[in-house]
Amino acid sequence: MKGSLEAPGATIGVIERYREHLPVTEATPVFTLSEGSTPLVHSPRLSAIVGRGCRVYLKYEGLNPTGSFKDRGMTVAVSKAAESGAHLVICASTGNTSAAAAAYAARAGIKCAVFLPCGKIAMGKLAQAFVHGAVVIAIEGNFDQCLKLVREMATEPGISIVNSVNPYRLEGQKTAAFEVIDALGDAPHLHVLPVGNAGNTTAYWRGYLEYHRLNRATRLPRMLGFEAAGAAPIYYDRVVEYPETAASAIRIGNPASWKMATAAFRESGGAIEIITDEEIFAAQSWLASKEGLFVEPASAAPIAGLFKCRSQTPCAGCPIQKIPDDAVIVCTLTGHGLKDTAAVLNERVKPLAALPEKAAILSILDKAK
Ligand code: AN7
Repeated sequence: MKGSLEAPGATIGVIERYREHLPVTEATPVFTLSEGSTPLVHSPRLSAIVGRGCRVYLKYEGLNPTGSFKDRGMTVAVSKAAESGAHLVICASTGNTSAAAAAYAARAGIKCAVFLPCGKIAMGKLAQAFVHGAVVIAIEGNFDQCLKLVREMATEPGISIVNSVNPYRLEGQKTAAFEVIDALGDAPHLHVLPVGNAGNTTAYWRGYLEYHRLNRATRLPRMLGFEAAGAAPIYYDRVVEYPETAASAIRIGNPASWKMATAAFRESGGAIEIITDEEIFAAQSWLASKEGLFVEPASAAPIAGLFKCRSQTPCAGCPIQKIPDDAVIVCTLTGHGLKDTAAVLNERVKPLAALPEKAAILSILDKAK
């Protein structure tokens, strides 16, 4: 079966947009949902908070078809799986990878099975896996155990792993760095993002390096990553056996791309830092209420990170201290807030009950902050 891009007028996805930079050939069937080409939103308030004339932009990856950056890698991974004749794609996931795998597998007409840590997936993501027709398997264990299992399964013929241990995933995801450079005309001075499996860090760095080599950018950004404090193997340089964070997307104790991401932080003159759940939720709420962007908790980590780095005495080697005045900073907002509404709807958040009477409403509005 052919992919959908043959139709004139359809918005092109990342494979067609960046075909020459990707491991696809004429023989690769392209399965796309018109992913990528996400907005780079300027944030005046974050720019003011960082100060020194810096401009902060937000790469709003929540606007991809399944609501996260995972679609960029998944279009390539599933297209290549189809090319190789796979009859089943599988992945372990904290939620977003499984949503993307399920959607692209549906598109390609390939069976999909997802392995999820039992009870630790945001409901929106679980709904996506089901609605796209994946076989959903809840494992009594955390993400790292799910990934180990998936790796064992891949020795079976006809099965393709679409986790980021599949090199095609990172190839697709590097297109986000291309888009940033294409939009800004150059690379930013600093790129900030959340870190779970560290695949996205690795992919952005690769994308920046490739475009730099092709003279599409005059500089390379410093890469600054944030892990959740309770799930911070790279920061502490040791496997975390029982990772804990309410930012379920990055509840990972043994990242698949650990070594490559460490190299990216080091080579770029960047750093890996940690952020508490409290700081993550404060940043999520701030971004939604001050800038109008609703992201899932994990995606607020870079924003929390910018706040933290501005408010505390700078730690030794903080990349934010090293960027010039008037620098350009890009933060990746990895996933949409609608994925995980439970994260924001608690007992303190409820509508004000009112009778359908104008006077009653005016009085309520008067009292509301
Ligand atoms: C919203 O879906 O690992 O450091 O299985 O969903 O590239 O892993 C998700 C990761 C950040 C971390 N933000 O990115 C999965 C999964 C969101 C995410 C990350 C994830 P990586």
